[in-house]
Amino acid sequence: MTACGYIAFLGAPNAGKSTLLNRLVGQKLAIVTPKAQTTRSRITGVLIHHDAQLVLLDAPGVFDAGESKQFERAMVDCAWRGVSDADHVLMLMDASVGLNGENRAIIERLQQVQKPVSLVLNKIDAVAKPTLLELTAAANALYGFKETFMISALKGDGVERLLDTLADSVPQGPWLYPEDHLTDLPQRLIASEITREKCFLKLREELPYSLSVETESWEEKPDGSIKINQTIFVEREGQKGIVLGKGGAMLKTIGQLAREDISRMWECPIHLFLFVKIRENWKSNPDSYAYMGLQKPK
Ligand SMILES: Nc1nc2c(ncn2[C@@H]2O[C@H](COP(=O)(O)OP(=O)(O)OP(=O)(O)O)[C@@H](O)[C@H]2O)c(=O)[nH]1
Ligand SMILES: [Mg+2]
Repeated sequence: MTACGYIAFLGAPNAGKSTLLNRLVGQKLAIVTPKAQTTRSRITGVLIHHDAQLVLLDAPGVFDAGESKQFERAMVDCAWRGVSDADHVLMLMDASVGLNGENRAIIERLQQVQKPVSLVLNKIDAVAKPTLLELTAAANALYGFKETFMISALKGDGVERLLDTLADSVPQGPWLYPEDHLTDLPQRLIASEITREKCFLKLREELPYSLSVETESWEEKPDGSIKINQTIFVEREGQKGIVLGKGGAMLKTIGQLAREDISRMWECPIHLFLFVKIRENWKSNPDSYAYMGLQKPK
């Protein structure tokens, strides 16, 4: 008898949702950086555990996006849409952060959710055991979590037990995808996300938060290599200079790192060409983020 179901990840930015997705599917699908608001749209990962096919829905972090910020509100809406679509919700909490305002606000809104929600305390490698027990008690006093898990998505502790429980929690029924199916994401989006990750990692404090990357063309060559053109969009001239770096050195490094990762994923040589362009106020135009699968906020 097979089972199949959707598991949504919900949590504040930086809780480790994407790290957990990658850990569970056993491959890097979602980009991970130390910056908050790294994930901007739904990232689907499919895996099989025992007889169950689990469709994992990684999402942007939930934070107070404010009324005026359309794009940020679209990101937060995307996270709650995952909750509506799921059979079982995992609320990920960075255990080293604990019950701060952001996490309390998520729990508050969860009170209206009529489906199983489990608490996943992540980053236990960075927290003392007594703190974890206190946090478990305090969080469960605020909300009736189905179960509480303590894991390190980074190191893998506790992940096997989590998988066993998830596999048991989804309804019986046929698998939705073929056995080797990994994700619904278009390859163009995966490739542009990889480049965005390198921008986030290399630009660090100088990073323009509004930076985005799009794959403009994808050409498979007769010799088995792939030629990819991507554009890095920033909002202002000064940001263009930051991405380019001195004599174009920064862009070159970003391109090299992205090419290595893309090449490893597709297991073939990649010719990656990066361009930097200015696109003002793209965040206030829903058409410019529709390609990520994000919808205009209500
Ligand atoms: N020490 C430790 N760090 C972790 C763990 N899991 C994730 N991290 C780190 O936490 C940071 C954020 O991880 P992400 O997986 O990008 O977090 P996220 O919840 O997807 O963040 P957003 O996409 O911004 O919402 C990264 O630097 C990770 O390496 C963990 O178990 N232990
Ligand atoms: Mg993420």
